[in-house]
Amino acid sequence: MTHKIISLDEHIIQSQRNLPYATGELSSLLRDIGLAAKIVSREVNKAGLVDIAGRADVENSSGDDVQKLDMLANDLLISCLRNSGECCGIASEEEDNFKPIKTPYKFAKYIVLFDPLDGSSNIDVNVSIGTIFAIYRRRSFEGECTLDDFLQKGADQVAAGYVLYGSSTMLVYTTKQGVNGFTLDPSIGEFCLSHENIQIPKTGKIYSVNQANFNNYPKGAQTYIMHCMNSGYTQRYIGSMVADVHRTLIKGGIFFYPGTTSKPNGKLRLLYECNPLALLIEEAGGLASDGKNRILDIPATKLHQKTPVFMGSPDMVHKAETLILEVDGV
Ligand code: AHM
Ligand code: MG
Repeated sequence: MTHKIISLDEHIIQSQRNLPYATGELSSLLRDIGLAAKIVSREVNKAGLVDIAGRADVENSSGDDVQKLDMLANDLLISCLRNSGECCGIASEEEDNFKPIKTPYKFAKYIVLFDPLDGSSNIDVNVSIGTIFAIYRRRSFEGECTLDDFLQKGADQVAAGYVLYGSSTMLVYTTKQGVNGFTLDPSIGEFCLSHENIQIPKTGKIYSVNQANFNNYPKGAQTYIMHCMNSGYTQRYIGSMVADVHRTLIKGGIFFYPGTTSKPNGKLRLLYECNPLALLIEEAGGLASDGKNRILDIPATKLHQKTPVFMGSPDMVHKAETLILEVDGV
């Protein structure tokens, strides 16, 4: 028996038909991100062959400038989005100047935020890494987009997703009509629907945290880690948020990165990392919290804002919140 193969592009177009008044602009933007993901995937897969995974300021053996893989991914995504015609502004975790990039299409409806290649410590060692993206409708009505268009709360995202460059390359996205996952078939160069309507298990047995920071976590997070250890759970931590969250989405469990003594808001970025992944987790039936509040309701005040995060199976996140409230108070 043969199954009908549904490509990412086909799926995006089909989903668009379910949205009243859809004009096709969001679909086109998502397809452009899918294209950029294929190019980044190709570059990630050959990173060990050509020496592009090294330092950004060295030359390779042929004397060409060597571009670091995360910068290459950043440039590729910016160029695909700039040319797409569907977005007026872009913000990237890799751009340090705290200013969004404006595209020539200043009347376009959408803005995109992304982390081009997350899991920087894993890039050079052939361990899974990922791209994370969030799409919002701009809220200014005229002229060029402004910083304010980017500082929306996560609940206002119209679409979000990630690409995981792992043992295979997967793209998982939501337009708030459920979560679907696509695996790249390299032989035909297409993302094919492989994980339809992903639902996160209500509970799980895996907790994912950098336990080496234990002594620097607040008492509430420490208490939750003790609870996980005493419950016979397994600990898994890749150190690539996309890979850790992907496993959590599929198998159930909890991923968390609490604040630490020296970094009370933790390490992970609200706009590029936590909000898009929180939307996917919630759309799949999970929860995402900073320990006390819903991630998607946190007001955004700056582009590179950080937040503690606890996301995953609803029962586990709920338990973490309960213990944090008991131990740390409000
Ligand atoms: P990056 O944006 O520099 O790649 O950092 C984000 C990554 C996440 O993917 C991962 O969850 C976390 O940093 C790991 O941090 P740590 O090594 O402190 O556990
Ligand atoms: Mg990152």
